[in-house]
Order: sequence, then structure tokens, then C-alpha cells
Amino acid sequence: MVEHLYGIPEHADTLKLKNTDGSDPYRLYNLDVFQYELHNPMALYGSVPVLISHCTERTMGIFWLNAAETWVDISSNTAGKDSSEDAQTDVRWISESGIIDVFIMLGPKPTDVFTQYASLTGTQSFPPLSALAYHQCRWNYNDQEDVKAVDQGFDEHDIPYDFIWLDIEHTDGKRYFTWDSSKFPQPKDMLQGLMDKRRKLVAIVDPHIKVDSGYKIHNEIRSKNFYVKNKDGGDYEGWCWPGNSGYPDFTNPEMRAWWSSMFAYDQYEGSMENQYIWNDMNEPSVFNGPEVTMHKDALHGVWEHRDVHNLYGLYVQKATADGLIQRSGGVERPFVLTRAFFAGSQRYGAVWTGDNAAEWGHLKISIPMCLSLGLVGISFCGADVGGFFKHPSAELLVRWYQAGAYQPFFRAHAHLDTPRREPWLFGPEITALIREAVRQRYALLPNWYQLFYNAHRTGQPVMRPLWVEYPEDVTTFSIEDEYLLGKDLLVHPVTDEGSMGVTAYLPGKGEVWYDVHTFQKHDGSQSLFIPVTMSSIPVFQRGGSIICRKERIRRSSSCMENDPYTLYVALSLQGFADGELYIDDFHTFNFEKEKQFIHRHLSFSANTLSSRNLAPDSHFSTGSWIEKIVIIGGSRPSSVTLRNADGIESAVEFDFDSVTTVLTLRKPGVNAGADWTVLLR
Ligand code: NBV
Repeated sequence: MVEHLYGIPEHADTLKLKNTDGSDPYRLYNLDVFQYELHNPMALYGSVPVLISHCTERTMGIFWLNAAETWVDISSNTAGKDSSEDAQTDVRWISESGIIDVFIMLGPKPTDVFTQYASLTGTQSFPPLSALAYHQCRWNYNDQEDVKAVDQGFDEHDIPYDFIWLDIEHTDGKRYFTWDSSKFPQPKDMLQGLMDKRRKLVAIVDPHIKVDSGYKIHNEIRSKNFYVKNKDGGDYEGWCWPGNSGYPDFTNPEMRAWWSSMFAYDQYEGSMENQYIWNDMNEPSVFNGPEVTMHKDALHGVWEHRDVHNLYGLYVQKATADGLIQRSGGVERPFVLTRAFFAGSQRYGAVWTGDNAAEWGHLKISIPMCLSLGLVGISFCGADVGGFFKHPSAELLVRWYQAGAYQPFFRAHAHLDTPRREPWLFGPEITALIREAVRQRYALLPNWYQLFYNAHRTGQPVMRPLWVEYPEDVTTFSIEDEYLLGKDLLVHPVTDEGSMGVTAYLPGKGEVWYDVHTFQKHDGSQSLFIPVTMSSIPVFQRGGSIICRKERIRRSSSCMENDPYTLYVALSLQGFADGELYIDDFHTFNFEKEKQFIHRHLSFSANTLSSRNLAPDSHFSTGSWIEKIVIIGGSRPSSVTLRNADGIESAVEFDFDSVTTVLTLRKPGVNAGADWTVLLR
């Protein structure tokens, strides 16, 4: 019997889908929703018509490929039945129009469903490393001086960040691809200033185009006849930020090619290589349209808007990402954030959960919302840290940074009308807590990068519900306040006001988990109360895993590119562990085109830790080396020897703490790309 259903984002609701008998079905219709409600099946900004069913024996999926307004109704007759034989869950799909292709993914394991779905819609794009670091946004940073002051603020308070963001107010009257000439008179100076610090900027480019005969973008779209049409064949017009606006027909490949070409440095004046793009309002949002979107009888060539509605946002992001690739001559990996999405959007960048609020419930729901997206291929997801609407208390802000530091897309953002909330504006104690959360993110960037490489190669999600790794453990099926990063880190952020502790479920009979901060060891298959203080972020490493970190935190991730690694080897009860290390140039396609990367398998068994090449036909050299190895859960050796690739042996200094059972090997000093073995005797 299949009782557990997941997926069909985007809804601000539980991870495990509810029975919709007696309530509205889940709705999939991309909409610009003002102040969305929690625990509600209403439509939000994006739609992925993929539903996953799971029981202890089998995981399956259904992909209902249709981009029109869709409703999903779920009913089951399992309530009160203990025999699973005659129980049944029914799912009814209702789409308004268009063509319907249905794909059934047979599993039987969760990983098989992910592979099968990836073969249909592609995998997560592999972001540049910096995009996995911390992003500082607000609506709006007012002018160049403001950008400079915020940038300096991060240095003064010793908090790393990689990207500062500019919202709609940076433009000349909401004409995208332009700059407000009094607030941003020298955008290249600003970008160069950031580049000198190895930092980057994101500017917003929305798809509604001001109807203005003095605006180049509008004139070209009109003259090329690229606007969506109304039912009578004229250009469709609607009201949005710039006033009266046209909507380019992103379903038209010629239009997309033209849009992409607008990101060339000589077209987009003032832009530079360290400027990336954010696509908002691409549901599309039409202030005076039905439900704040486009009329269903508008025309995209021969197709009515109703048939393709949920695809519009995907194509906006695709055309933008292609533009960023092309402006670099095909060399650089793009970074584009989108609000609207559809099945396959994972190929073009990141997604965020839109206009949430500075409330504890919104912090909590960010976990199931991102988990649901990960299950259907979209791994690069995050929620506005701090909450978009309203002003967070210092406690909520800290807890949100702590949670966000362990979610894939990590960006603080705030509404125009909210008081400023850069991390240092709440007093030194709060600044220190936020600094620590952000630093934990930076230390773990090697792990995030490896997980995204894996998602890109295999389609496996980065952020996973526990049941994905423990498919037979029914206790995990409804858990949504904790999750796994890959299979080895279990995160249970604090999401309650005034919390004194969290109860974490550690899965896996016969497994052990180590608290990453204290190294305390806990048995799997138990619920554990973990007392917390304001600085706690409960995170556990699975015994049997190796996690790579970089522990010299600097201004930005690119300042840390050649820094050394520390390996955390957490032993299973049987004394084994393994993990992976992935390294490349962190920003180009050379890993794919030229096979320029390093991919190592790290494994510990029989008191021997070794690094072996997983990709013999790859080639890349790194300046990074292994500066420390921390082995958790073992015993004191009498000597430690390093054997390098030439077979030369040397002694390694070490300490052993018998209380925590942590063995620290100091300065093995081997290159991170080399073959080596460490022997404990
Ligand atoms: O561009 C302004 C905002 C943006 O800050 C936010 O992140 C988007 O989700 N945008 C919506 C439009 C107006 C929201 C009230």
C-alpha cells in the first residue's frame, strides 16, 4: 500500500502531501502571490507536476507533463485500517488544456526514481562555487556608495560574503538592462571595486518590458515582433513596475536567442564578468491581469497562453542563463536566480521561495519547501533569510542565518519598507552569532561543491528527506524539521522561538552519528534531545563518512580557492569511512569540456586512510593540500606514517583526545590531487 506521497511543488505546505478530501486540491499555476499563507494547497510562483510515492518496499514517481493550470486531488481510504491489503491512495490530475504526456518512474529505490526523472528533464546545473556561498540582498541597495558601505561593513565585521544584489530600483525607471544614472553613474567602477575584492554582484532583470519608444529593448522587441499577442493579434500589454509593459514571448526560440544576445558586454552597458542575473516576476506577473497574471487567451504563436502558462518562467531563466554563457564565449558557468519555474528548471540555475515573511512559521516551512523541490530535481533552492516582509527579531534573524547556512541557496533579503538589517545592525553579540553561522557555511563549501557536482552528474538531490536514505524506516516518512545533506550530514536547525533544545531523530540501526561541534557520539535509530543555546546549530556527521572542509575563512569563497583542506573522518562502529573530494577551477565549463578536474575517493579501513583517483582520464592541478586530518571514533595509534605516491614514508605528528576519541593528524602536507596513504599503527 502506498500511503506516503511527496512532491508537486510549489506549495507552502508539509513535505508529506495531505489527503485533499474535503479541501481544495493542490493547485499548480504559477502566480505572483501577495503574502502567501502557510499550510495551504494554493498555487505559488512555480510548478513541477511530479509526484513521488513511497512505502517501505518501493518508491515510484509520476511526471504529468503539462504546462496548463493543473489540480492534483489526493484521497486515500487508509484511515483506521491496519491491514495494508485493501488500502488504496488515489491521485487525480486535472489539467485545463494542452497536451498531456505521462511518465511513470518505476523506481524501485528513491535513487532510481531520481535517475529516471533526470533522464527525462536533465540534472541540476553545476553552479560556480561562489553561488554556493553567502549572498547579501535587499530591496534595495540605494546607490553605489551604499553598495560600497555594505561591502566594507562585511570586512569591518569580518563576515565573508560573495555576492551583493541590486533589486529593481537600480534601473532607469524599471527599464531592465539599464542603470539609474544618478544612483549608479559608474556601474563598472562599482563592479571593479567588488572584483578587486574577489566579490560579485547580481542585478535584477524582469521580463516585463516598459512600452516606451525611447527604450532600445522595447523598440527591438516590437520591431522583431517578439511580444506575446493578445487574442486580437495586437501586442499584449499589461501593468507592471514600469507602468504599461509588453511581455516578450519566451516560448519563441528566436526571441530567446535575441534576449540572450542582450547580455553581451557591448549590449548591456555597464555590465562586467562579475555581474550575474536575477529573474523575478516571471510567472509572469501582470498587475492588472486575472489573478495577477497573463490572460489565458493571450497568444504565443499558435498556442494560447493557457496551454503554456507554467513554462513561461522556465524559458525566461533559460534565455538569461544562455545569455550569460554566450557573453563569456561559452567559457563561464552562469548563475541565474528565478522565482517562477517548471519541470526542468534545474538546468538553468537556482530557485527561491519568493515573498515569505519574518515569522517563525515561515522559517520552519522553508525546510519542507526546499526538500519538495529537491525531490523533483531542483536542488538549488533557498528562502529569503530573515523573511522578506516584516522585521525579524534578532533571535529570529540569527536562527534564520543558522538554518540558511545549511540550505543550498543562502541569501538574506528584505522588503523595501523594512528597516535595514545587515548582520552588524543588532549589536555585537548578534553579529558574532551571524558571523559564526556564515563561517560554518564557508568551511563546508568543499562539501557543498561536491554534492552539487554529484547532483549535476547523477540527478541525486543535495538536500534530502531522511526517508530517501532510510527508505525502510517508517519513522522517517513524515520528518520535515531535519534533513540530510547528501547522505552524511544530518541537520536539525532550531526553528522555534525561545528554544531550549531540539529533538532530533538519528536514523540507522547499527549506525552512529557524531555531533560535528563536540564530536559526541550517538547511536542511530533513536530520538535524542539536544539542548541548545543561541549559538547552536545541531549538525551530525554519519559514522562511516569523510567530509572535506576549508577552515581558513576569508573575505569570499574565491579568496579561499587554493586554501588547504581538512578531512573529517567519522568512523563507523566497524572502523570504516569513505567520502569524496571534488576540485576544479570553480567557475568554468572546463571540467566538462576539457575534463579539467580532480575527483578523489577517500577511504578508511584497517587503520589505513587513502586517497585514490576516481577519474583517471581527468587532469587538473591544484595548489591546495591536506593540512589536517581529524579521525573521530577510533583509538590512539602508536605511530602515524604518510606514504606518498612514490612510496616514500614519513612520520606524521598527531594528538589523541581519549575523551572525545578524536585523533588529529597535523600537516600531512600532501597535495589534494595526489595519491597518498596514511597508516595508523
Ligand atoms: O523586485 C522587488 C521584489 C523583490 O524584492 C522580491 O524578492 C520579489 O519576490 N519583487 C518580488 C516585487 C515586489 C514584491 C512586493
